[in-house]
Amino acid sequence: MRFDVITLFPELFAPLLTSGITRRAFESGLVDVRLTNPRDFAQGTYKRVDDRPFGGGPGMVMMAEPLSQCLKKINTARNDSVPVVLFSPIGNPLNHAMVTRWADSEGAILVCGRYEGIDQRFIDEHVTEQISLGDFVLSGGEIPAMALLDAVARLQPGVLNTADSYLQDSFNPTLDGLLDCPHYTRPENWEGQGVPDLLLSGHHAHIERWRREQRLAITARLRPELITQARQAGRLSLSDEAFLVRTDSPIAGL
Ligand code: 9D3
Repeated sequence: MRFDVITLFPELFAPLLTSGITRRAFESGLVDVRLTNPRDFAQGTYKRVDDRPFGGGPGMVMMAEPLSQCLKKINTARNDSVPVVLFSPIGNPLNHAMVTRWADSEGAILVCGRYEGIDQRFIDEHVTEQISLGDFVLSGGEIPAMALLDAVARLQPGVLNTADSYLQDSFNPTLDGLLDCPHYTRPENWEGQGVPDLLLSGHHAHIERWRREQRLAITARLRPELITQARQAGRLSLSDEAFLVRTDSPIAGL
């Protein structure tokens, strides 16, 4: 798949594309990321890409023309037609269902806004979908675009070292949509804190049951609506339900 990113700050993407477990997905071209800077398509001595808002008010607005020149260049380079996604505070909050759809797609053109926003006429003419990272204010769409690319890359076959560990992710609706259980590693005693005995017992079935119960208890306490959703989707077993009615269950680490 190929993602074309339109951004005034292409250098921000270098660490994403060259670090960590997802690096191979990007470097092999399995997730082919191409960066295009609207500045390269701006006119005049000052290569302006932003201007003051009609009607007045604070801040600057990204001009439509350099962005549409980027699209024109990208669309002649790609021989397919893909959605144009704008990262914007008014977009739909990114979630796992959206990530799995993009992970299965031919890619997209990702537009990263800066300043107060983008000329609405560009959005009306070209943008097919708007995505937000959540209800807090960032300086631009680059970090949300990188969040989507990272989430998509780690779902590609062969990217995670444990072949199917993504199947265990919380929010994976094909599994059970429960939060994760606590994790421990060496040393066995760290600053006077031990590790739950069961994890050292070697009883695999007991360990799996303990982890399931931790997940149920943590989810019930922190995200009770996810328990309701799991129940309505038939993802809770009779023994899960029996565990949930026991109110005295301890939760490791909480
Ligand atoms: C009250 C006016 N502000 C809206 C919250 C103006 C504004 C501030 C910051 C408009 C854009 C931005 C830059 N942010 C993004 O481009 C952005 C974003 C975000 O700020 N939060 C969560 N997700 C996203 S996706 C793109």
